[in-house]
Amino acid sequence: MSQNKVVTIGLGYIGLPTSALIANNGIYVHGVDVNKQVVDTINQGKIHIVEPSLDTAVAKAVFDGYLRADTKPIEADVYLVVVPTPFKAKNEPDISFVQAATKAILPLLKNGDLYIIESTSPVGTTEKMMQYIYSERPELEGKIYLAYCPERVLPGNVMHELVHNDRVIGGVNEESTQKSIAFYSQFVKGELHPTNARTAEMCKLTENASRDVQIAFANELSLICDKASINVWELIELANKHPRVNILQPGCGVGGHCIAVDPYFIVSDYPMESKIIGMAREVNNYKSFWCAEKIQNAKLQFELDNKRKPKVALMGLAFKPNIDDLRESPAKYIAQKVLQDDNNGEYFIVEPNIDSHNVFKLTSYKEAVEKADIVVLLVAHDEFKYMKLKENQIVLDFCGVLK
Ligand code: SAJ
Repeated sequence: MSQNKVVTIGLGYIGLPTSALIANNGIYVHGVDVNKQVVDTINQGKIHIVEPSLDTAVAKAVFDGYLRADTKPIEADVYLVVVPTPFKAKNEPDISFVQAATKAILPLLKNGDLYIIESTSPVGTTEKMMQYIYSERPELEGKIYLAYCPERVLPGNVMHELVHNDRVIGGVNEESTQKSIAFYSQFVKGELHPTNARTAEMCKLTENASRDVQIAFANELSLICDKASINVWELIELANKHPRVNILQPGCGVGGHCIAVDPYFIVSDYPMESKIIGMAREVNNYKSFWCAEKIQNAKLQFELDNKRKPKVALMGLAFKPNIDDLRESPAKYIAQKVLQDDNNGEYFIVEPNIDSHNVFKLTSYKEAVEKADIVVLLVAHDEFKYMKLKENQIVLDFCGVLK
């Protein structure tokens, strides 16, 4: 099956790489974003986000004439909705961007078109959008194809994973599933697994909730081990020698815009049933609070012992190792809390993957480690593994750098 024209709505972390990939497979892509600056940047063959190999993919797609960005959609054969689904107060998912995208393409839809949602969405969203489309355009009922197909790429490896990861594709009916599989098979080399829309929606949420629950288990162990005077890193390494045990690593909490967010999409719709999933979110959030308390206690103890305030190095702000992304970062939350609780203290804030920050004054990791009395390891960046600590320095290693 060959599609003449694709409209992608949303040119962010997933929408732009997906658009470039489709375009570089010889399919014309009209990418839509509400942000005019983003649109202008892309039309110059440039990019507005950090992701390896994305720059060359976008430049090629634009200069070959297969990708063009715009603030408005045009008539096409396939519509891909790749907009964010944030959450509102009380951790309820907000699907208003998906609704707005659907409204924008509503007048353009015609017989035989394919409409696919990729945005992380609560169960039932694809069916809800189908009902909305059919209520506004009843003549299209049964004449268009609708499906849900989540992405599962890891930031930092998006261009590779978009092609090689398996994907789950769920249509609102069998024809929609098959039509979508035919579409993705033009540019995905991973296996394409057919299902229905509700299962595909739940599958995305399940993947991230599963990782959240597993990390919560590791974080809970770290709290127990701290009280029991056991090295949690050694414990996990030993437990993982069992052929059927594979415990993840504790850290200072769970961040990013996926794992720390998606489980709430399940909890908010099924609060009575999702006990472990909800509790995992609580454990992982509590871990960040606990780390901040540990830092405060170490400072107070130092002051009692030395009759002066300590200099504290807070090492890392990103939400995971070796990236520059600070969104929903537990390390950033801890740094903010520690500084708020005692803004008279002397702090060195370190984040080797960014040059400057609008709130924090950054210090190089070498200078921070050289001058600090207390070194707090919040993120396991590679640089930190080679730092030279002094003998009398107090070290709080929340992420296993020194394990
Ligand atoms: N973390 C730990 N301990 C671990 C592993 C991770 O504390 O053993 C923490 C990290 O430090 C970070 C958070 O978890 O704060 C999330 O990091 P991550 O590397 O687990 O995941 P993300 O958010 O970068 O990407 C996830 C991926 N999902 C899964 O692995 C199930 C990715 O495949 C998804 O596409 C992405 O979410 C998404 O967009 O949903």
